[in-house]
Amino acid sequence: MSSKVVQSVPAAMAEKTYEGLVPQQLLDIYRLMVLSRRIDDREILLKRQQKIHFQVSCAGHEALLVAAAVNLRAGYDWFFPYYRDRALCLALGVSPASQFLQAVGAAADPASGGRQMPSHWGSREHNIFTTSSPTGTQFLQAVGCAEAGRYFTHHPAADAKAPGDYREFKNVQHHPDEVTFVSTGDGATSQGEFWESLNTASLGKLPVLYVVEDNGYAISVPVKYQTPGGNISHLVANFPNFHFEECDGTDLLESFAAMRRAVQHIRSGNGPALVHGHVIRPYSHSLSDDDKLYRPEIERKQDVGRDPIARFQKFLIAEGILDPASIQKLQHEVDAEVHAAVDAALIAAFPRIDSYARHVYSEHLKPTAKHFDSAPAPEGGDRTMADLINKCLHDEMQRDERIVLFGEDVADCSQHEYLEDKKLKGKGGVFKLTSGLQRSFGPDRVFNSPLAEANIVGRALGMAARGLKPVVEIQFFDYIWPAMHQLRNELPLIRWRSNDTFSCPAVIRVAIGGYLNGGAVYHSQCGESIFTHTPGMHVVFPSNALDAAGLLRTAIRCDDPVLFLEHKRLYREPFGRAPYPGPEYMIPFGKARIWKEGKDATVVTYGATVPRTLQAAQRLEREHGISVEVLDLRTLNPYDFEAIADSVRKTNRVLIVHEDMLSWGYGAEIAARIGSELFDTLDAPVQRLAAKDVFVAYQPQMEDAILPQTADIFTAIQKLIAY
Ligand SMILES: Cc1ncc(C[n+]2csc(CCOP(=O)(O)OP(=O)(O)O)c2C)c(N)n1
Ligand SMILES: [Mg+2]
Repeated sequence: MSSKVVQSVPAAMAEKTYEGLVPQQLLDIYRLMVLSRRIDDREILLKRQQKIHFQVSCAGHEALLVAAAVNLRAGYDWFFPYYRDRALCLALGVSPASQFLQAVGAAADPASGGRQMPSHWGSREHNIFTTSSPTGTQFLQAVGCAEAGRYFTHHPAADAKAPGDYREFKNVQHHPDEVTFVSTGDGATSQGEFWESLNTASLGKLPVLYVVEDNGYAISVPVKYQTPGGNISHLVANFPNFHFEECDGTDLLESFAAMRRAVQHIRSGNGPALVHGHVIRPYSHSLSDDDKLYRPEIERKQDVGRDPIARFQKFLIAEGILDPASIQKLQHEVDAEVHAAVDAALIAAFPRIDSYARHVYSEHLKPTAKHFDSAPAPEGGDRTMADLINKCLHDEMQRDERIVLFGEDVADCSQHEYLEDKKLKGKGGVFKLTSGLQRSFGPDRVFNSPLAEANIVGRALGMAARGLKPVVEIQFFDYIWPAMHQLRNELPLIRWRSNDTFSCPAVIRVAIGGYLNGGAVYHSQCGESIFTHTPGMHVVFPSNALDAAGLLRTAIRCDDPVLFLEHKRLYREPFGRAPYPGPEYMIPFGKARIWKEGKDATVVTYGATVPRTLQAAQRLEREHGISVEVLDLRTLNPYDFEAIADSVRKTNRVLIVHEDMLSWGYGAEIAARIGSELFDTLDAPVQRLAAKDVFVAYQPQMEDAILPQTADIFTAIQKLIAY
């Protein structure tokens, strides 16, 4: 808690305690609550004067939040706050000055450098993780953060820095009795991720403190229309290992006592806790909302009587701790502090406009660098892509104790004792890619997640924020969508939105693609362009065993999130097998592979259409003497435009082939760029060949018609040459 003391208590009073708090502490708390409200009031004024551009208040939530903060430790515990949590952040030490810097969008805003709205918290110093606007994404991240703390406690050697990979840039701190705080409104408890997180926190007895700030409304929707029975405490009550508290969150001492019991439960290692505080929302949802439109006057008037600051002030006066003169003095001091903070913010420099381009990816460790280029040291006979991915995971886990691996069915056996008894062989993934890893590295490094994809990605994000390297698996690309919120709005954005304060370089391995004959709609999808359209995440799509091994190692060692797409059909294909390349083999991102040189036409492709293109090209050469250059992009973000340009300048004709659907697909971007930058070199329009604009059908002949086949590629090249 901020130690600023402005009032002093009469000596006679100093002895008495209230829930263990001495009068001086109560005064400090009161001051923080008043300060928080004053900042809100001042921001509202600034918004009306158009000096700031958004305002959301903490008003009515102050008592509950300061009560939480005084039971926790800034820079020791971890915090995943909600946008209402000004009073919490103030009490943890986030200065009013920094809050106004964010409100004006100043370069010196320590939370985001002018990139995020006010009340979107973030402070490395205080362990306050970067906050976003989506309601509900914070829960699973907090769970992952708590798991990481526990992991480091159990693996004390894992926190060491190591030069040359992402660990060089991660200062790991952890404490055996640390708590991860996560807060929410009543409305956001309706999000599925809230419940997914309760499952995992409960199952793992994780040290997470949930605080539900129940102000009775989610914008205009009353809680009884949102939560069955209108009370979240009743619904969560049966989760095992939890400690539950329900309190009047406008009553400081009641809230403080509830928080203290909850934190005690967690620090003693008994599991998570949830504190449900009933608060009020006197200032509407935000400045863009007017609650008179949907709340009757009588209800709003009732809230006025429950104002936490007025209540606490009345209590302190009754106890003789405050008197009208000291209240006035305190308010003047608070006003002066706010004034000075506003004055400084209003003259603060804005970010350089072109700085928007910074910190999308790591600027210290680029996976495109020479550092990630090493020669293979081949050993033994040819191995499949599945073998070499498994081997790469094994080698990297051996090398780096921070790597944890989880996903659906990835463990050898959830009941580890059966493995130890050697009674069972183990599962190790539905495609067996992670086979044997739990046996080698134990159940706290390789484990099954619940059947919930957001759970996998959200937790991975929270772990990566703490310096772990989660390498997680999404069983089928077709089922990646429940994790979409984390994959679009969170994981790739962490570094940028926090202005390089936080980063989450997790690796998401995904089994993708069709050509399975029977895979049908929900086991055959591609869709990579949806992710290449999201800045902040690298997308890799290898076509063969050697590339998969080299690129996966780069993905694991680099300091950015990577979506690693593994084509199911290529896992055990005779095409592209290779000997084990050794434990240091790496391929930099953004370097295409030329499978076949040629002079008449270029085909740009990747993934499972690589072997099909090669077959077509070889036949064209054999039967028609046409010389086709085949380029395999290997990584889709970044991608090697230089290699494309070099080839197109030589052949003057280009076809882009991919398995994913044609319209708005990955090839559209490449084609557009070739058209715009290489127009003068072209002897024919840029051509694209891809799947039809439908999902993949079950019946094999229909599947064949939908996906691009070797014969289609053959014909498309012939046409291109004939133009
Ligand atoms: C995923 C998502 N959906 C919708 C919104 C828009 N939105 C912002 S706040 C809010 C209501 C939140 O209510 P509650 O959780 O009760 O928090 P409160 O604002 O009342 O403190 C909504 C719908 C959002 N930010 N994120
Ligand atoms: Mg609410």
